[in-house]
Amino acid sequence: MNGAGLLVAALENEGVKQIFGVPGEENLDVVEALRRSTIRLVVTRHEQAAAFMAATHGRLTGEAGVCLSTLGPGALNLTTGAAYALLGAMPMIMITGQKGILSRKQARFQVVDIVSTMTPLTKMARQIVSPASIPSLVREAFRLAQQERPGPVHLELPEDIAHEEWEDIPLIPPHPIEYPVAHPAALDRAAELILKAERPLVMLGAAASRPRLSDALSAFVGRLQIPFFNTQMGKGSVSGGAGLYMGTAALSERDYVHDAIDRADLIIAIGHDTVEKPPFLMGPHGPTVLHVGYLPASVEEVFFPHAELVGDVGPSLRLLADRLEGHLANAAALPPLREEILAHLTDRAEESRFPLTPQRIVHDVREVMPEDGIACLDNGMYKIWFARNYRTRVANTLLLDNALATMGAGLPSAMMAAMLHPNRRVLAVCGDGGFMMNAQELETAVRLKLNLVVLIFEDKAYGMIRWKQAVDHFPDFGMTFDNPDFVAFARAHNANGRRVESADGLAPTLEAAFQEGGVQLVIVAVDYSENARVLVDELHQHSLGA
Ligand SMILES: Cc1ncc(C[n+]2csc(CCOP(=O)(O)OP(=O)(O)O)c2C)c(N)n1
Ligand SMILES: [Mg+2]
Repeated sequence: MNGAGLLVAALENEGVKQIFGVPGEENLDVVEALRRSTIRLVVTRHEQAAAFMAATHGRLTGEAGVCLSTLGPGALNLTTGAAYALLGAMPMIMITGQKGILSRKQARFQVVDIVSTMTPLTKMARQIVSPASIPSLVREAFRLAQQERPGPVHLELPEDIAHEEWEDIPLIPPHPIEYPVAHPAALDRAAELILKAERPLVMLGAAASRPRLSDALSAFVGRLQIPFFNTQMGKGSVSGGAGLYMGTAALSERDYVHDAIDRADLIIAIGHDTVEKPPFLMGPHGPTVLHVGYLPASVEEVFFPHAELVGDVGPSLRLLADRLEGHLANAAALPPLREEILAHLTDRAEESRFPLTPQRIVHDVREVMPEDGIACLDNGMYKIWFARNYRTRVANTLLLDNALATMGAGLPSAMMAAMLHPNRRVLAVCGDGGFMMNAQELETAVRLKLNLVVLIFEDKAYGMIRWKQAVDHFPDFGMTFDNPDFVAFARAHNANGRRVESADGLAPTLEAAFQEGGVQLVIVAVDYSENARVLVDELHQHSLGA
């Protein structure tokens, strides 16, 4: 077997079912080994999309997704995806080609030091220098990528090593790992803090959305009945806690949810990852913060917990709940604020203005999406509206990126969700700017016969930056553009496209698109004057009054 064969056998050994990417000539031995394997090669139209898809596979399953590229230019196209997985804590393996390392028949043509490029963007970046090291390196790559805190790993396979024949080497079987549970002393201390608190509040952060955690987290919230709010990436990590949900901290301060946060005397921050835009700002005064996480909290200017419960989060929370259940006198202190906070979020949700308000769009999307439907957001102004206003009741049903917050990931992440969950409704939500950053993948989605609706917010602008420009009192400059005819664009890709023509037209158009199946674009014009009216003026008034 050659090096490429060994690599592919090692990937099969890890349970890999598909690899996303764009091969180059340096990968041809790997491509040939894939052809003979059980692994499906899914060719994308840009490596960045392949990396976003692989990362989303890791995010949704806990098992590393795999992407492949050639050397130099192809490998460089993976870098944004690497950063997306690194900041977002998504397990991913990137395999890139390279010219031969034993002799250099093409001098330095296309040669870039990709291992060095990837080093700050990954948990590990290695060049494979001999087929002999492949089984152990691949096992180590998956171990590292999948273990807390998860992230990307890069392996570079030079073409001569890929081609080199080697004796069969035994593969290393993966085994399950249970993490250590929090120390009893830490559990006692945490329990004491919570019992003492007069107004406790749970915060669910990004790591709360790890796929393996949702049952334990829902049980914890259900047993203790402490109200909770979440960060953007912690959204939807609890099922069935609807009556205790106090809101989503999409902004760092002054939002309605901060009425509860500012009154809390203890915040039990479960799985908070400071890659996220801060959900609240810690200062010299303010609540005690208890960090519950797989790993200790990093210390930041705006986040420096006073106590920690570190260990496997699910079992640790069960032990914590054992110490607290039935003894919590003050769990119900903050929920009376809930109705008022949530009422603000339904404001204007049914208004019939056209172009539509963001609130109305979020409302209508929710109507059309079943509880287990998955909405995958790109990055733009609408993300704040979805984070604040879209209610989730099933774990990992609103995928947004509040870590790298890159444009262009909405469509590829939705494609991955649609591949993993062919029987659920999947919606990509994109701005007209972000959609065009990976619009070429419409062809991939159609070729893969995915059922997927892409909702495009059309304002003919980089709306979010235009909004910030206005908020900071700069003149309106440099943020607008024209769009292609998106309906024709969809049809040119053998997808379908529909434009929403009236305020009442969005929900039925989305419904029709889902009913028809296949890849569907739905284009809706948005009225972003609400950005300043609500997110600046109204919240400013609110903070003065509060
Ligand atoms: C790759 C990348 N480039 C630039 C930015 C900065 N940025 C954040 S939001 C935004 C505008 C997004 O425009 P659009 O997708 O049309 O969404 P809108 O805000 O208009 O709804 C920009 C340029 C980014 N986050 N990612
Ligand atoms: Mg836009």
